[in-house]
Amino acid sequence: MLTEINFDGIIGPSHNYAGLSLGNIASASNAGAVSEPRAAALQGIAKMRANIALGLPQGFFVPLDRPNTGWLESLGCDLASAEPHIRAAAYSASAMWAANAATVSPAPDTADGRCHLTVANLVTMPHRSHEWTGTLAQLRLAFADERHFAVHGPVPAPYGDEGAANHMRLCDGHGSAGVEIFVYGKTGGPFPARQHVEAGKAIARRHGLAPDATLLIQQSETAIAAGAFHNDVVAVANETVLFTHEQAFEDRTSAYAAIRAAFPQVQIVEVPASSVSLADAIKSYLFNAQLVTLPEGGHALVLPSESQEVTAVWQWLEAMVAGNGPIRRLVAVNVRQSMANGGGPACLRLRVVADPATIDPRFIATPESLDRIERVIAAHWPERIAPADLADPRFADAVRTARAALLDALDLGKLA
Ligand code: SUG
Repeated sequence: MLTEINFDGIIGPSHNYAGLSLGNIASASNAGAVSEPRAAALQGIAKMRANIALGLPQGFFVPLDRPNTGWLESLGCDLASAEPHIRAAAYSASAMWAANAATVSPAPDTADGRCHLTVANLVTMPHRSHEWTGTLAQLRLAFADERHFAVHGPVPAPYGDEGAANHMRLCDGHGSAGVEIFVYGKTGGPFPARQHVEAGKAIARRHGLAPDATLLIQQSETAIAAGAFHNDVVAVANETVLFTHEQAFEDRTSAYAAIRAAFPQVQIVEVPASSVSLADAIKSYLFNAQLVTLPEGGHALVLPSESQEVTAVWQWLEAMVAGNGPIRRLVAVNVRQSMANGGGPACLRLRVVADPATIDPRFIATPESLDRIERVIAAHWPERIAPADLADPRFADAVRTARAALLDALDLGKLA
């Protein structure tokens, strides 16, 4: 049976704060801070367990091989000679944000009836531009069954593609055909617009989407300039519900009209700027939530605990769930280590609609496999990383050993 499975990126042993993402306010404000990779990864596991406790199927992806010495070599340097910002880019654990791994079109939406995945090229940010090779290898392993899946390479540069973070799907149920929305940016004022309109068009063609069930909508320049470097920082959709900030789209009236024309059943839950400013939305990350359908029915928002700390936001959310709307429950999770780099609960997961039996079982989370992962993290993940640690050659060995222990525990040595 087709069901939605959230695949979370396990937070890698080199998780650090290097301030690499222009336009991502949290990344810039925590540049140079000391990170806690062990705590970070354990927070991620606890979030997966919380979702399993809600009755939701869960999968995971493993961290990529870091530092990426092949990438450094292609730049004509090595770990010792690289400038600090290049060294940090080679070490980045940014593949944890699985919402940027790929764009996924479930089987009911596609011409050949298979689930299509296009790995994101992430060309805008240097530290993310070298993720796709490792991610593609993993997608090809997890979704190897070609009767059910088609895994595509990246859209070519210069058309920036950041994957599911800029993609929303509306449908009556995950197993029925849906409307896919590709949100692109043109400009972000002082900040880059990372998603190019041509990337969305190319993915829709490759995935064989029906033109009348495909929308291209421009993200608002004001939102990007305020720090919404991905659409999922200001909007999220699940089944018939679109939960969005009033200023998410450049032309809100035509965006809603196009969505309603393509999918008349849509329930748009809009948060007005007069109640929650863009600045508060970005600080609290209330939209970077997993909007999920609970097995007992109704929608829940799995959101970062930071949302509770911004009074205007929490008040609005409490009033929303007390009302008669489709979102009835709030579940706060602690992913503070990831949040400090601009990654909330929704960033950490990639949604795939599929029959779990068609996926490589090594990527499916169970309480037992999470126990195993937790033990490896507790034994091998560094407790702290300060910026200077990245210059120590012994540190590279510690990071590689930690990942190798995880691959070994999960029987995924093939990805080494
Ligand atoms: O691309 N942060 C990531 C956060 C990605 C969040 N994903 C979604 N919104 N779906 C980014 O900006 C920070 C890395 C650093 O500064 O070291 C970083 O890459």
